[in-house]
Amino acid sequence: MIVRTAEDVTGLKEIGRICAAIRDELMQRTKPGITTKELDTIAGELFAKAGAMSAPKGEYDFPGFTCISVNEEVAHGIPGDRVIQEGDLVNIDVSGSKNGYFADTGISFVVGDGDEVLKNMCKIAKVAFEEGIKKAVPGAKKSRIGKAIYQTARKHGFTVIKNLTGHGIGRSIHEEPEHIFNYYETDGDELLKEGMVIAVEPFISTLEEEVFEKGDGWTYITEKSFVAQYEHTMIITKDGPMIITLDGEVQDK
Ligand code: M1C
Ligand code: CO
Ligand code: CO
Repeated sequence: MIVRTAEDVTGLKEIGRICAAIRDELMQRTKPGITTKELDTIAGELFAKAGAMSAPKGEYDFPGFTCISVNEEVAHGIPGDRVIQEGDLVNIDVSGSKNGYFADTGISFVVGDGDEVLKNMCKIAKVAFEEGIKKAVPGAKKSRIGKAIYQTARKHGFTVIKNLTGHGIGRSIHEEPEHIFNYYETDGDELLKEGMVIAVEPFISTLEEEVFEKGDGWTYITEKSFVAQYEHTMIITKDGPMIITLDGEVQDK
């Protein structure tokens, strides 16, 4: 969507804050011994308490309130009886809607003591995101975001998943502009506009550059790589992107 009114900004910020709070709560509760289903149940309760709706469930009939992906799972992991272990690489992706506005945010992290390469990869996903969104200014080509993300990944010895992308968002979970790539891709390139709402989500990989669907209709996996995602929803402004899915404290500053 393109933000046009103060109500648009307020509506987006409200659902942004809700999704951010659920993401942070789930991340904190991710400890060895808990199942992904238990984490997802907490998310369901928090969505209800906030008067908001899970986007995966509401828009796609996904079997969960959130997507929780562990180790070989990269994205759209279905919450279930998988028990979190020390050292697991976990991705929590929270997206939802309230009053017709949508937000989407995700983070990958290593549980407790774990592999240094994986921990570093999670950090680089955030750095790549930050480098990417520096290019998200009105009038810039959409492809500049992916170019910066890819360059950052390569500089640190990683690559990206090329068949998973960011997207426009706002009045639905996935809308125009389609495909904000995580590498330099000029196919379908377009200019970013003031007020445009986008979700940028780099997927940084140790090796492979493509995911495939596991066979359950949802989960994307790799064969022999680990992948870290980092995602926020933002409004493009003349002064740079305004991220609406940071935690409450940071956002209020
Ligand atoms: C690129 C894998 C996909 N929040 C999810 C997303 C998509 N990630 O937009 O970040 C969508 C969840 C809907 C099932
Ligand atoms: Co997204
Ligand atoms: Co997401």
